[in-house]
Amino acid sequence: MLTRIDHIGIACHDLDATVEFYRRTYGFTEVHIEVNEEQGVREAMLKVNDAGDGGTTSIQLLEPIRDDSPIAKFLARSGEGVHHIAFGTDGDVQEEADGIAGQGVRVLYDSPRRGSMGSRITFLHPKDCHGVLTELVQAAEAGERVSEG
Ligand code: MC0
Repeated sequence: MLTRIDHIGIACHDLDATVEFYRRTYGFTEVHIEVNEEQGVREAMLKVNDAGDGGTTSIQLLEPIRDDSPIAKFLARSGEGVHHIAFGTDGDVQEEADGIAGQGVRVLYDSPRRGSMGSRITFLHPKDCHGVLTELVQAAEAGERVSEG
């Protein structure tokens, strides 16, 4: 089951300046920053709240580190703004994806890839989701979670 909004992904040009905006304006204090080479991004997760399923809900800020990053392409076309939403599951993300694929929605990865803080992630094609790029997330087990950056 999908049990939480895991995060909302926002594309930005300057990660540090955008993190500072979110800290100053909204008072978020728990910030984790990491680079995901495979996805071509430097990202910040700003925790908004704990979710009832043991996971968390965050704002994710995404800055491209390469011109061929999906985020670079998005910024060039649309400018800064909401890039995707991510639903979290307390179960197996591949099982969630298989169930959704069975309804005719394109799943972008054959098997889950590495997401923020050691999570397992996959994406659903925005054209099959009413224009919304949608991510599915299985958080890392507590002991495997990457520590705060
Ligand atoms: C593209 N489209 C979008 C969109 N990106 N629609 C809504 N939201 C978005 N973010 C639309 C375009 O406007 C276009 O529509 C059509 O989809 C094809 O776009 P394209 O860019 O020409 O095509 P692709 O295939 O090059 O790229 C789109 C696709 C790609 C979604 C498949 O961006 C992708 O594989 N994304 C998944 C990975 C990702 O986004 N990684 C970055 C976040 P028209 O009408 O013009 O045809 S990494 C992350 O988030 C990780 C680290 C984490 O959470 O832990």
